[in-house]
Amino acid sequence: MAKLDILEFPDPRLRKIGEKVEKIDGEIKKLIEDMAETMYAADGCGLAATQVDVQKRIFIMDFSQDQNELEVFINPELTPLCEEPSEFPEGCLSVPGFFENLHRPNRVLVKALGRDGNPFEKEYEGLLAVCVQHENDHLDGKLFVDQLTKLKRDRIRKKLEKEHRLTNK
Ligand code: GNR
Ligand code: NI
Repeated sequence: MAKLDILEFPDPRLRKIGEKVEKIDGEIKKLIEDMAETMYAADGCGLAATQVDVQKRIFIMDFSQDQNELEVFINPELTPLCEEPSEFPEGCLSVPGFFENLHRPNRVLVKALGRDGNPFEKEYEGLLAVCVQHENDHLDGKLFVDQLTKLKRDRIRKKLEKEHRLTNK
């Protein structure tokens, strides 16, 4: 396994659109292992392939205490089930140190392929529903900061750009 580098806003590679996975081969399985190691090392509860510079429609999540309930989503399709908005402070490993409240549907149905390639359907609610939507947005090149005011987004961008200069990222 290998820990991968996580791209950070405003890196333009975070804007690339993921391509559908045609075949779950050894390369995809290795990518999923590496993404899991990367997510756990960063203490995140989700990670999209886009964040590690791979343009494929794959994301993973793990909301367990012990980091032992990995969920894998390949070629996911989301259907919002409940238009009543829910509010959770949202963060992103690609926008480290910033948390903001967004409005998103509180319940969502996900259809995807699991790591074995078998299709499944599952409903998510609350913070998990937020996370699924957050990860799926990454596959379309979208970030949570896109939903903030330009003023807030520019402030975050400037702070991160300064940090990147200091750390040579
Ligand atoms: O680790 C993460 N936590 C989180 C908290 C609230 C809403 C969304 C998230 S996803 C984030 C990891 C990440 O950046 N995934 O893309
Ligand atoms: Ni994110």
